[in-house]
Amino acid sequence: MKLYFLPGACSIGIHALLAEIGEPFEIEKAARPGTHEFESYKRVNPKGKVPALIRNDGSLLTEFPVIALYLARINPERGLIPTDIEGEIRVLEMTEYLVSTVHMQGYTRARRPEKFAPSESDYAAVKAMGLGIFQAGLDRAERQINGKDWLFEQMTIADFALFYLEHWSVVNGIGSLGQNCQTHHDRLWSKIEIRRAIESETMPSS
Ligand SMILES: N[C@@H](CCC(=O)N[C@@H](CS)C(=O)NCC(=O)O)C(=O)O
Repeated sequence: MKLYFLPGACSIGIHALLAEIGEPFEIEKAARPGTHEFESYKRVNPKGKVPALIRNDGSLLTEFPVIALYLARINPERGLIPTDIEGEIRVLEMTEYLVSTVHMQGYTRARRPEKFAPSESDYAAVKAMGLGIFQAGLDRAERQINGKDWLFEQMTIADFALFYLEHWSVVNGIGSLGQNCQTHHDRLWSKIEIRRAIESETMPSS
């Protein structure tokens, strides 16, 4: 199994999940658009995005929520996705919201307004709109944790989607974490396997 990542990108959520699961995996740095290497990365993942997972049978899997669900399903002993239908759909509902809305509609607007508006004069308004969506997501997660250790009764894949958003907030100073989210972030960040995995992304060998 091999994870394609970009340092510090949303792929850190899948990287952390793989580290938590603890089965052997490889990582390889993907390439950004506009670089010479991007064309060869697109031969691996035609979408040109991360995370991308090459499974043991050589097939490609993309899209954060789907990769996370796959990893949870092939490691059922870790209990990262509930086995009852109500539990499962609620975890998927949260994971989907965090990735599709809070990240893609919120954080991306706040960081990359040019993707949403052709005119520079609109960037400030787009950023503000993105920040509002991002912060609303963090606030929703804050209320849902409500003194628990995790978003749900036990650790699930949704916690790894929240983790990368919290990490972006901490590292890039975008939005602000309430006490529940800060503690949730630190609970995952304090796991040595997870911290090592994320830190390895910026080491020269990766
Ligand atoms: N829908 C995809 C989105 C992934 C995505 O947008 N990844 C970003 C990194 S956070 C990326 O690959 N950006 C590279 C680029 O667009 O240049 C998913 O859920 O995995």
